[in-house]
Amino acid sequence: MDKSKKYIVTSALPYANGALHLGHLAGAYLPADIYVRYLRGMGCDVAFICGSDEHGAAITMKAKKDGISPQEIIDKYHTLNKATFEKLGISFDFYHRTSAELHHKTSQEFFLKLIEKGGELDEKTSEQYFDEEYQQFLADRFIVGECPKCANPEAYGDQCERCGSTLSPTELINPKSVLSGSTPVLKETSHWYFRLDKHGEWLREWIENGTIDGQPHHDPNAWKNHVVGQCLSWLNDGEGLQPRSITRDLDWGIPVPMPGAEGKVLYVWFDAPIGYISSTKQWAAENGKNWEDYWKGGPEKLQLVHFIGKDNIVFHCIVFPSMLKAHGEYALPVNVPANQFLNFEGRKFSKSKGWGIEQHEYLEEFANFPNKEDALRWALIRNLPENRDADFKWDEFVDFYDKDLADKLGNFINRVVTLTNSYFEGISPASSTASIPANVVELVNSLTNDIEQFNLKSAASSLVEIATWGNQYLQDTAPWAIRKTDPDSPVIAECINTSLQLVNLLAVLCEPFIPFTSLKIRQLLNLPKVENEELEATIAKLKNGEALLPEGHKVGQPEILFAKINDRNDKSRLEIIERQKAKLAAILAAEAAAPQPSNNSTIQQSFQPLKDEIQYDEFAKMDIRTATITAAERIPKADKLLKLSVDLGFEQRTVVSGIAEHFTPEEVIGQRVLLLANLAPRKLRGVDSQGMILMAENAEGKLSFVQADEAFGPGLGVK
Ligand code: B3M
Ligand code: ZN
Repeated sequence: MDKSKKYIVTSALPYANGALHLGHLAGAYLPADIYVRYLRGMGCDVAFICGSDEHGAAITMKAKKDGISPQEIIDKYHTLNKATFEKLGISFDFYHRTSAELHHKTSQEFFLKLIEKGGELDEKTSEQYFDEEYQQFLADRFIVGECPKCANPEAYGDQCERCGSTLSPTELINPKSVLSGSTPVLKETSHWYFRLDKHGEWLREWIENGTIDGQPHHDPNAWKNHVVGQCLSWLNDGEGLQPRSITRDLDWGIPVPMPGAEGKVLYVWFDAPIGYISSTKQWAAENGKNWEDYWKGGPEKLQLVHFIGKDNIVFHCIVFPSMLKAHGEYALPVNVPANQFLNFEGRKFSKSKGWGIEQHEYLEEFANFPNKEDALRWALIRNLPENRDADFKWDEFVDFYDKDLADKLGNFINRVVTLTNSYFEGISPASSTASIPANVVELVNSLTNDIEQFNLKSAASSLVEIATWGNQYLQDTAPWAIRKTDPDSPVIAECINTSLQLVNLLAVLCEPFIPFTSLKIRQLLNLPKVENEELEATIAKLKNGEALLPEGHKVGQPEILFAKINDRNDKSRLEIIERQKAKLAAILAAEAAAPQPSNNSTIQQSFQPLKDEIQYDEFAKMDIRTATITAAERIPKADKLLKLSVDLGFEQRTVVSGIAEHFTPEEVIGQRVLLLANLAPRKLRGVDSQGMILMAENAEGKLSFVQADEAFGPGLGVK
């Protein structure tokens, strides 16, 4: 973080053809908001830019499906998405839309600049599918047919959603027009191609070394591994980067500003990222700023950061940077901290199956849930898909709320404000010895370092640790006990003064993560909301050992910040959660009752997110062996457990295994298995269990043994 620079932070422009779900929020919007709020707190000059992506065939298709015009679609979802972001505290400086005239003009100028440069855009004629009934060329998405790779009969002209292959329309077997249902014909048309193939060399240097022509641009190690990995796999692709067509025959979009190009528009992925620039222009015009300060200049002057989901990496790390470089006047991103995907209760979000919850639905269904905005923000922050896919679970939502927000943060603040009121009439007592201890300062340091490195999950843990420390400090000092024996002890004033400072510190530190709570804490302290630059000032005070709340300051009355969800006397909050879980249970029940499709490959398997990365030596510690079950019996009064005798070739083991609900003893005798043989023995129901049998588990919780080939006898190592 460098205050002398301008920051331009963008979040992916969502398509205005639908509402956004929690996965979108966790991927590109909430992390950006935390980062931007942090920068503002540190006194940086930052523009946080977003808007609706309102072009592209997906919008016209949705309009056709709903029987309304594209304009009606984009108006509806632009309004909904913008309002929902606002309600959730996503603090964009500007939320523009790509249908705006200023954006059309900016995109056309960009295109013309590339023409003028020469060598960046080529016009080429090719044959493309044409619907004779509709007298219209067909965008890739408007052609369906059989996938040549997996025989899915409903593959699109650009992609098969079943096997994930990237396709071109002419590869489809038996193609049909989505518009008329008829077989399209090939017809000549001309388009402009961006010469991405000319950009491979500098891109490689830029991504691998963080330099451009040998000059430092950014720290390549600050980029996430999975982002760099995806970029390099594109650059290393044997075919190299190819020219990409950037115009389409379509009647919805930005007209190509060339003579003879009637009926052609710019491809949506050409104009959408330019939306970051036009949105900045509009913001600047309305706020007395100079937009060029935020876009023109090198990394020594300005820092461009794109927050996106991993499906947009290639556009933001390869294609758009190449467009910017070709244009010549604009800055390139210094980081693209893309996130992986968030799943929902073990599956992908699916609108058609009703699996998941959209942001605006959440706000409606949690209307009576106190702190609903921060409750959601917090549950997502604690489980962000920063480096691997993550899974949202309602039970974890409850845990994060009850354990972190209610038990730790809220409890500490409530105790401090209550004690201040009962011991000192709400006034922070004078104390020459009160101070924030070094270990808390250390935690603040890790928190800020983590945010700067986009480790937001870890930053949030530091926040919780500070509250945990506060509770422990109160508990250990126990001013209520001291008061009984020595009511005038200076330790009481020291403890309350220090604790009040901590509460104020927490209010400031919370702001990027849970801004609604930050405001409430400040109200309890009788202070106005946290201002820009206040984080910076607070950290400076911490370093100088200055008080974070002056002696003699009068705080407000105590108030419960977070009433626990799991509360025996008040089930109202839990009921809201239970309703969500019941909806999912109903979907699962309906699925179980419905006949399964016969074609195996259409069954959607759901996957657990990957566990945290480990080092090879951690894996190598495990001694996994081939083995055979030679005897099995039930364990009395334990429905789930079987007691197994396992032959390891060189010795017999007894293993207690939780498989009794899946297999009878008879079924498993003779079964070849893999055994984790050096797991510390454990007593289960009075039986010493010496190892663990490895099993695979499917989405329904069914178990399957994992085994080596029959020719492989017992006792062999597995590596
Ligand atoms: N609208 C795609 C998406 O929402 C696209 C992002 C544009 S960012 C310039 O995934
Ligand atoms: Zn396929």
